[in-house]
Amino acid sequence: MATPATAAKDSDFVAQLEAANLHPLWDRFRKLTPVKPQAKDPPFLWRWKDIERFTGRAVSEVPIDDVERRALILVNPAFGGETVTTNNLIAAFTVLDPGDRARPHRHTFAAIRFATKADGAATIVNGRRCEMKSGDLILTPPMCWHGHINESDHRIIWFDAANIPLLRTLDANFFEPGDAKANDFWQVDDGDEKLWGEAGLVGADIDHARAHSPKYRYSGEATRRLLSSLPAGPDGARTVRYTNPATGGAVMPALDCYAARLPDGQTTRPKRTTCNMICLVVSGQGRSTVGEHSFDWSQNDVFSIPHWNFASHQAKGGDADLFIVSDRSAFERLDLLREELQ
Ligand code: 1HN
Repeated sequence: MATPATAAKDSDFVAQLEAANLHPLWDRFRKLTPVKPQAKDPPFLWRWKDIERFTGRAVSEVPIDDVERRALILVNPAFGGETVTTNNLIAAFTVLDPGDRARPHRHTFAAIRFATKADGAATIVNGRRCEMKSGDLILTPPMCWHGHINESDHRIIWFDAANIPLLRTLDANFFEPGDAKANDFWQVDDGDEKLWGEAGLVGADIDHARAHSPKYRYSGEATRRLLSSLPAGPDGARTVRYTNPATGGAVMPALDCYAARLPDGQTTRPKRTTCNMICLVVSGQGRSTVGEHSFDWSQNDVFSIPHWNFASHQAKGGDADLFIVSDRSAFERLDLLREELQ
């Protein structure tokens, strides 16, 4: 019979294993397989008034022709200086002055824009001009060419989100610059976007991209109209999912978008999910409790709901609308999505 190993003997054995590039599972089992997810980041609120004061300086100090994109990224300090908003996702605000053009490029990460103050701007996606009216969502799916232009007489700001941190973890980033001087890139109309504008109607003989939504622009007006007509869901909010009209599923395989209308004065039932969410306050004001943190928010503030934190929301002084971007579809595809309502 072997005598039980003493702690000292065991640690000597572990040291020898480590020196031989072997690790024992027994002394690190809990670390490798925690009993539940534990987000690195506490929830965080970025107030619009703290961001807005930098937008003017970004425009005057950073010429658009010198940079790929003029975006101010929202960072949670819990990631130790990494450019991350919450696990797998980043959010930002982009500023364009009249005449500014953000040159064409494409990449494997998925991105979206949500028009906060962008009337008069347009994003060209794969040869289709997508106008950016208040509350519009524009998709720039993986490897679709896109560029942005401000043809208005005023400064434009929109909200961006992308799954760059996820693609960095997977080391799956590819990037291709377009031709900054190619005038024909910008001289397009809405093109094939017309094929996807009518809910429930799809061209029988139209071939379309399988991996992501063939529709790139989702109108804010239509979203607000649907939010007003919907009944409340089990959590008490009215929620719209932006979907791929060809499949009924998420707009992109690893970026999944929602709009929610929170009823005045009512607290939604706490919900938690294995996916990560970033919420932009589109209109109204209120308060959210995420895990052990609570914060008051108003228009254009942004807050994160890191995975597996219960979150509940309350609109105050009227209904409030949130735009929510998440990595939910990635978790769905990996069969890792778990959701609980309290
Ligand atoms: C990005 O790629 C774009 O492609 C815009 O238009 C804003 C903000 C952060 C990270 C990537 C774009 C972005 C971004």
